[in-house]
Amino acid sequence: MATITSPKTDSQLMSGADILVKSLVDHNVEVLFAYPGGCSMPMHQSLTKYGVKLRTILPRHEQGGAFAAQGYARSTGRVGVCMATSGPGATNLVTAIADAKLDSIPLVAITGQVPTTVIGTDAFQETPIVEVCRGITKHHYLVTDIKDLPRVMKEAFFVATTGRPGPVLIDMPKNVQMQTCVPDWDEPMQLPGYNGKPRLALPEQIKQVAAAIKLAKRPIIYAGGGIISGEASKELREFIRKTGIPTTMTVMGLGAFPADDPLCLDMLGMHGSVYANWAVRDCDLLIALGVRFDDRVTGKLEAFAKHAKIVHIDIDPSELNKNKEAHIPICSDVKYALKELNKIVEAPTDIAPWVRLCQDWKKAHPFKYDTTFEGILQQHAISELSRLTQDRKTFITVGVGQHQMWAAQFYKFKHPRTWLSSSGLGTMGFGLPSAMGVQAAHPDALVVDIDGDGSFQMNIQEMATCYCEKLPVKVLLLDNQHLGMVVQWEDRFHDKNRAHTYLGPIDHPEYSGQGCDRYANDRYPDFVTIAKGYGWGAATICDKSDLTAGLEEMINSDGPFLLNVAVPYVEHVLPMIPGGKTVDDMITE
Ligand SMILES: Cc1ncc(C[n+]2csc(CCOP(=O)(O)OP(=O)(O)O)c2C)c(N)n1
Ligand SMILES: [Mg+2]
Repeated sequence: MATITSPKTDSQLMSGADILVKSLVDHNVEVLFAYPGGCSMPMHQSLTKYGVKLRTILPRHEQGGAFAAQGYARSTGRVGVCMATSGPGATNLVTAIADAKLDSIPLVAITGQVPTTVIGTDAFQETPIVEVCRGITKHHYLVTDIKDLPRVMKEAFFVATTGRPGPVLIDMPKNVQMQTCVPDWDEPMQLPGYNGKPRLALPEQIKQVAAAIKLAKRPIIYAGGGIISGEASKELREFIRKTGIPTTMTVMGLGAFPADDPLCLDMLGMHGSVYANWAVRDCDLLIALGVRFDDRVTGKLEAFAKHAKIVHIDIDPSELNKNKEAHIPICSDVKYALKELNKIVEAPTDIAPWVRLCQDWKKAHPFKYDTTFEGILQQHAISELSRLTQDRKTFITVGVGQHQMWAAQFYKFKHPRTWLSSSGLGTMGFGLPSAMGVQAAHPDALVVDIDGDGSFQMNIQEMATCYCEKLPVKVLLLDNQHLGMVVQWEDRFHDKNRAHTYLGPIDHPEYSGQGCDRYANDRYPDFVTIAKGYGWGAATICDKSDLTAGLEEMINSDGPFLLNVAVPYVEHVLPMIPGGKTVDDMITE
């Protein structure tokens, strides 16, 4: 690999492209995912000069690159970086940028742009990407003066990582990449109105929360993604140990508190556990930590935690009282608030009967599936993967759909940042590329994408990246031949009318809902042949008796491996609280 050939000293003239790439190196970026084109070529040329320090991975689609950057960011807590050319390259990043915004993921997305001299003329491959992304970035730049670049890079990393993390876009016109100047690396940041310093809970507020806890008879902790991004899992665990309060997590929060702890009530919300949702229904104190009262959690807002006093701690003031009014709203870094609380908090006086009630509910209404089913059920495959991988460093990514919710229900997460799910945006196609990014960040870990056949095909081309870049990702493909989650809604709310939810040829009976069996008769496409074409190891299993051996073969394979599991399409994710409804409308059968 080439070593750094330029610049040698800071007083040298540097091109815009070199300044940008050197800034990445100076911000300790180890890997970026970049797909070249006319308007980003100068930056790619610069990247080759820094090959030793900064690995550039070529995805096979810019969306794959941006989700891989997210996988890197979500699993490490550091900034993920992706790059694309102007026009179609840039617009291919849009979904992943929106995704990062909704899940508060620190991402720096760099796009090439047409030269400043032709911006606004509908030049070849021109899109106003800053305008397109205005509402889905935390901040964005169109760099028109090379002298601004060192400052812009500094600001981008600062904004992406401080406060509530999020995506920052830097649009780089080609002529700015090619211009030269002597960069002023010390140019101070200019971010009026944003100092990046997290607000901190006041001592009075901490006392108020401790007092509310002391008085509570039926308290519940509702913990979310803020615990993960705020690196507050340790403090949360101490808080729970000190107070003995049962705890439920959002999809984004899984891993914040270990699933095998007796006080863990698992996930709440639309497909959350019966016991978590009942506990929120009946609690008298809801301690909401790093959450945003998302509609998939609350259902009908007025009915959510309606008997409870609500404490809401979040770093983003705009989340407080946004969806649900809190009695004690606290704008604070959640790690700090928990640390301060842990200094003074005492266990509530008499919550033993409440804790027992929650635990009895948990025993009586666990997540369940038909263990006598003759084939392999999705839930069974995930439980078995969970069992086989509990003692090794494992990361799980998912697509979006039934398989995602079953993974959230049946995989037992113990550590933060080991579960990666496109949660707020719910983007199909997230699983494979994000796994790729995780593997790039953690070469020795086992990284498994639990995917659906629909979602997997949205970024299937990244199999090539995994193979060519030596990223031995595993895919557990729960192949039900359908857009299962939509099928479930058709079954429940549309009289089983199939409306474009079968993934096989249109002359198959399943296309119109006439399939007679629990399984689709034919299987399409042939995922094993596809995988082999990409250089992957692959196998299909249908029989229950082959499940454990199949999973072991996947886990133990040295290279990337796809395990295609034939599963039925008539299985429903339960429990389910239909959108906008209340816990009393929960469907359990
Ligand atoms: C990009 C995108 N398009 C459409 C949807 C709507 N949608 C949500 S789940 C789902 C079905 C997913 O099917 P699959 O990946 O096979 O998972 P399954 O539900 O079958 O487990 C669809 C179409 C989405 N979430 N994302
Ligand atoms: Mg499917």
